[in-house]
Amino acid sequence: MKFEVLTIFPEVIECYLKHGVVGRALNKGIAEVKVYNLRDFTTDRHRKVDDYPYGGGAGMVMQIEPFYNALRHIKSDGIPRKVILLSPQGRRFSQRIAKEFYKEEKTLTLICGRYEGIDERIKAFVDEEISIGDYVLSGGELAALVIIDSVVRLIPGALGDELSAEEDSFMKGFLDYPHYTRPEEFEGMRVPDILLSGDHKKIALWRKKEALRNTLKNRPDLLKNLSAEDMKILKELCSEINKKILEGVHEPVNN
Ligand code: 4FV
Repeated sequence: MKFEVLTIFPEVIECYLKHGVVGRALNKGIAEVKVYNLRDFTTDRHRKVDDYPYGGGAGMVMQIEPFYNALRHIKSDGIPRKVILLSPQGRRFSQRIAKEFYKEEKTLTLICGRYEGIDERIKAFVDEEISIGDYVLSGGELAALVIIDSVVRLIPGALGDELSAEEDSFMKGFLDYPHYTRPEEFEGMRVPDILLSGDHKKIALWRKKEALRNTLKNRPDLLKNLSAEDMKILKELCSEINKKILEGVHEPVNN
């Protein structure tokens, strides 16, 4: 899987690519990230990439030419790619879209804005606009890294054992179950006995139940098209919670 990043801060991207899962995947050669410094595609001796906004107003706007020159250079190899502009106006990114990008196996060319944004005419050269969330960042670099990280995790061999990508939150459509490791007891808080039982069938059932409990509590909106087995577990969970509520030992689920 190949990624290309257009940015005026290449070091911000390169720094992150040296570490963790993404760093290992790049070393293994199962993913590749090419970072382009936009200033290398300017034509003036000050390597200017921004200018005052037409119509006035605060801040600066990024000029179209450096992006146009960079994309023309990059696209000259004729490889099929998807050009993505990171911006708050884009389609809201999610695990489903990460899977979509992975399955498409197209090179992802990620355009990172800075300042107030990029001249609107950039959209004539963009296939898709993506937002990582309803907040305003100082640049698109963090959003580009979010996409690279979440897509690289889906590449077979990127994560230690195969299973874990499938195990990730949202991969199954709901939140993750609680994780514990040594020590067995900390500040009076004990690891649930079931996890020390060695009974993997019971442990799997407990994990599914706790994942549904977390989802019911924090993201009930995700509890749709559940399997019959999951629905059965969720029903048991709800009756348990209601029973506790009626006994006054459980605060109502605030949904
Ligand atoms: C953003 C987001 C984001 C807007 C102006 C960069 C900033 C500045 N990108 N999801 N939210 N971008 O806030 O993707 O140029």
